[in-house]
Order: sequence, then C-alpha cells, then structure tokens
Amino acid sequence: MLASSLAAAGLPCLDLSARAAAGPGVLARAVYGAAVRGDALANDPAYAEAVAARCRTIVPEGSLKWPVIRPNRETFDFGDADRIAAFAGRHGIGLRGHTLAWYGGMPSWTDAITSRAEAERVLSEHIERVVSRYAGLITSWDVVNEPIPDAPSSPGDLRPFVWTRTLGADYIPIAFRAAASADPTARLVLNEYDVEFAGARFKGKRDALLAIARRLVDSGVPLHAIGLQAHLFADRSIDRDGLQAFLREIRAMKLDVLVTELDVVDVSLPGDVEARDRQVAEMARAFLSAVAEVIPPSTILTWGISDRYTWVPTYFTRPDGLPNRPLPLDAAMRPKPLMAVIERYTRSAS
Ligand code: 9MR
Repeated sequence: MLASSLAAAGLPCLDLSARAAAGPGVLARAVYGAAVRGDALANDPAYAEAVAARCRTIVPEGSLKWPVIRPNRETFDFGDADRIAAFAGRHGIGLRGHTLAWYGGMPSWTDAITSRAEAERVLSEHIERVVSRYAGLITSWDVVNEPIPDAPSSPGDLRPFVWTRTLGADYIPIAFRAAASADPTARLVLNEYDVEFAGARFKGKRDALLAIARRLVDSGVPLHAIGLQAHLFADRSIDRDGLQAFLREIRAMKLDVLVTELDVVDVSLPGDVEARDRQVAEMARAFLSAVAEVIPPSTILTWGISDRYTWVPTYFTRPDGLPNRPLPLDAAMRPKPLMAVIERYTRSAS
C-alpha cells in the first residue's frame, strides 16, 4: 500500500536487483544494516550520510513500536515510520520491521483488554493494519520479540504481559499468522536476546527459544527465521559449543538466522579507547564466527550505527564516566575495528 503511494509521490521504490547481481562469492555474505532513529536521520546530515553509505537495510529503532503508532486505541500514527520508509526508498535501502508483539512499553490502554476474544481481535487487527501498510516495502518483520523471561523456569516459560495474560502461548502463532496473511511475501522472524553466552540462564533461554520455534514449525505456522539480537556483553563469554548446538537445531528446522541488534556493552572494558575498541571487535568476531560456521546469517544489523546514538548508556553507564563505544562507527562517524569485523561477514553497500 505504502509502496504505491511512495511511487505516486515520485519517491523511488526499492530496487536491489543491481546489488543482487554482484556475483556468487558476494551473494554468500550477509546484508549489513542498522537500526535508525527518524529524528537523527532528519536533523543530522553526517549520520544520515553514514547510514545511506553503509547500510543495505535499516530498521526503525522505535518508530514501529506500539506506544509510537498506537498512542490510544483509535489512533494509528505512522508519521515517523513513513519518514524512515521514505529515506530507505530514496537511497535504495531495504527495510525491516520491529516489532509486532513485544512486552516492552505496551501502551497503558491495552491494560483494559481482558477477554480472549478481544485480545485476539486487537492483536490481529493491529498486525494486519501495520504489516499491510508496508507490504512490499518492509520485507522482513520481527513479529514476536523477546517472548522469554531472563531466567526461564522451564522451556515453556513466557514473559507475563497483556498477550500472555489473555491468550497464553497462543499469542505467538496468532501474531505470525496475522503477519503472513497481511503480507504473504514478508520474512517472519522470532527475535530474542541472551542466546549466545555460557551459563545455565543462557542455556535455558536457548532451550525455551527452540521449544517455541519447534511448536510453530510443527504446527505449520509461517516462521522463517530466528533473530539473534546479539547485545553482547564484554564481561560474558560466548558459549561456542552451546550456541552452535542450538544453531544446528535451527538449521534442522530449515530456518534462517539473522543477527538483528548487534552491539557490545563495554562497561567492564578498560577506558583506553584503542584497547576497548579492539576487545569490542574481538567479542563480535567470536560471536559471528561461531554463528557463520553453522548458518551464515542472511542479514547482520547493528543496533544503531554510530556511538553518537545508542541505547547503551540509558542502562549501562561506565563507572569511569567515559562515553560508551558499542557500535561500528565512533561518535564522529569514523569506522572502528568492529566495522572491519562486520565487513568480513557482509557485502559492502557500494
Ligand atoms: O534502542 C531502543 C531504545 O531507543 C528504546 O527506548 C527502547 C524502548 O522501546 O528500546 C530499545 O531497543 C530495544 C529493542 O527494541 C529490543 N531489544 C533491546 C533493545 C535495546 O534495549
């Protein structure tokens, strides 16, 4: 729907065919992209330039979340998301959607939903409206985001929020089916974090994610890929064996893998910038090499592109007061060692 209105407004639609023709060696590698902020794209030319130059796909960091597009029950506000879609169109960049069913920051009007029938109607209608608006433009959706608690008590444990309260575990297949019916061509992703580390809590997360994926696949629900958010923490270690065993199960289910929110939380690393950037890059390398050995990810996105705009300091400020450096470009848009690591696994934008 939006694709035709962009075309009518004279804005170019996506045409990745020239890029796709780059050659067989290149095709084996992931598409690189980043989460973007609409206000920064509009007001910060250096940032917009970096995104346009380096990304082949982008995802709105917040503009498609429920509190933004559904401030109240009656209103849909697509302003921010449309501006990001127009930016992607102007620059021939692909677009992902994030997210349709997530416990994080649900608007308070949804607290009034108590019956199963109403919940199913509101969730399905929301998804149909949002996904059909961007059908053909947003080619990949984080349909369900972070369904599993931080320390799951069993593989079936789900986060409590409006949809589990009213629909139980069924909210997940309901969401995927609604998304597929609104855009049968979109790739539908189940997205989660804390899947890669060593320790019982993280093994619990992998088991719970596999259980959800299996249930969907076994019942013929349209699930196409697992999104590994990959918010890496420098003070944790990657469980290479555990992660690879998990990925082999994913591969056996014939699902793709995307890295959807890569960054490295650097609170525990030394202040020295060179040493810190090196260790951040090394952490990402350890993770990406473990993943790519089992399933080369089709897409690798970082959660932001430049240290100028990152969620990390909101939760993880450094004890020495220095600015965090979790992303591939520094605050002055200069590439860091993390960018070089990502470039080994991705196709270049140019
Ligand atoms: O980076 C996002 C931040 O700007 C928002 O305030 C926050 C709440 O909507 O969400 C952040 O993004 C999260 C993403 O949606 C899901 N995975 C974890 C991300 C970082 O917290």
